[in-house]
Amino acid sequence: MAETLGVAIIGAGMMGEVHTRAIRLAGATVRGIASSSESRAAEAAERLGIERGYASAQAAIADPSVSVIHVCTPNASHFRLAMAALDAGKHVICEKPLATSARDAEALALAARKSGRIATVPFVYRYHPMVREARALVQDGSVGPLQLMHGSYLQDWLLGADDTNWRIDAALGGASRAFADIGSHWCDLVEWISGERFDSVVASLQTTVAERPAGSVQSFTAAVKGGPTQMVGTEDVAVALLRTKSGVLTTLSVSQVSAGRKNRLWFEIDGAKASLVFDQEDPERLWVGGRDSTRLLVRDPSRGSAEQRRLATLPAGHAQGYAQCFEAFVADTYAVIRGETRDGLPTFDDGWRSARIVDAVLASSKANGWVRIA
Ligand code: SOE
Repeated sequence: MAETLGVAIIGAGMMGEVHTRAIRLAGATVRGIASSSESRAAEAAERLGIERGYASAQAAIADPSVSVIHVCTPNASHFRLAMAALDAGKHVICEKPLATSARDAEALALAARKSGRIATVPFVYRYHPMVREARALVQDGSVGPLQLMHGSYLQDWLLGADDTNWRIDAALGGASRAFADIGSHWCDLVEWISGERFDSVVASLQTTVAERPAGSVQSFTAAVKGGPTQMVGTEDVAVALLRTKSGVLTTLSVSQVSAGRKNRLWFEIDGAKASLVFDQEDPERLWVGGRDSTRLLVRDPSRGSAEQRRLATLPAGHAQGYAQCFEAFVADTYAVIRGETRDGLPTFDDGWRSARIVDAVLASSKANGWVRIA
C-alpha cells in the first residue's frame, strides 16, 4: 500500500477548514497546523482534531514528516510562505491569488518549475462536473467558432457598510480585491473552458462603500457594529471588456456588493453552433442553447464526457457542489504528486497567468484605456 502523504496547513481561517476536510478525504494525514500565533494554532488544532499546532509557519515548513504545505493565509504572505516551502523541497498548494503582484507570482511559478515539485492553486470551479462537460463540448466542436463570451461573478457578503474583512486592506489582500479574489476565478474558468487567451483589457474598478469597520474579520461572517473604521482602498465592483488573442470579445462584471447574489459565478459562451451557460449556484446543470431547440444537460455519472463522469462522484440528483470541487482538486494534486496524470490541474503557472490579468486590469482602470495582458 502507498505511504500516506504528510501534510501541514498554514492558516486557520475559513479556507484552512475547507482544506482540512479535503485533505482528509484524499487520504493524507494532517500532521499539524500553523496560524498567526502559537496559541491560535493550538486552538485550531484542538477545534479541527489535528495532532499538532506549530509554533510558527517556519516550524510547519521545517517538519520532516510533511511533504505538502497548504498555504491558506491572507494574500500578502502567499509569496513568502510558498517560496519558503518550495525552498524546503515541499510540494505546495497555495491559495489564490498566488501573489499580490505579477512579478512575485512569476518568481513562484519559475521556482516551482525549477524545484520539480507539484505546486497548485485552487481554481476549484474547474472541478464542477458540468464545467468539464462544457469544456468537452467546446473541444469536440459542438459549440463551433466562438462569437462572444460574457458573464459575471457576484456576491453580497460585503454589501453593508458594517461588513468588513482583512481583504479590504490592500496591505493584506493586495491592490485589487474583488477582481483578484473572484474575477480571477471567472477568467481562469472561461479561458480554460474556451481554450482562448485574453490578450487585452479595458477595465474600470470602483469602491462603492468608502468606509468600513477596521479589523481583520473572517470572510462571510456577520457585520461588525460600532468601533473604529478605516477608509477602503480596494474595489467593491469591477467591469472588464476583454479581447482574446483570436479576437473574441468578452465582458465580465464582478461585485461583492450585489444583494441576493451569494456566490454567483455565471458565464455564457456563444459559438456558431451552440451557446453554453453555467451558473455556480445551480451547478448540476448546463444549458446548451441551439437555434432550433435548447437542451438542459444534468450531471450524471453514467453520461456525458469522461471527465464529467470521473468527477461525478454522487448519483444524479444527489447534489454536488463547491465542497466536492475542492475535494477533487486536492485529490488530483496528490495524485499528480504520486506520479499519476490528471487533466486540468491548476498550477502555479495558472496563478501567474491570473496575476498578469489582475495587473492589467489595475493598470487599465488607472489609465482609463486598453492595456495588453503581458
Ligand atoms: C470570498 O470572496 C471567496 O471565499 C473567495 O476567496 C473564494 O475564492 C471563492 O471561491 C468564494 O468566495
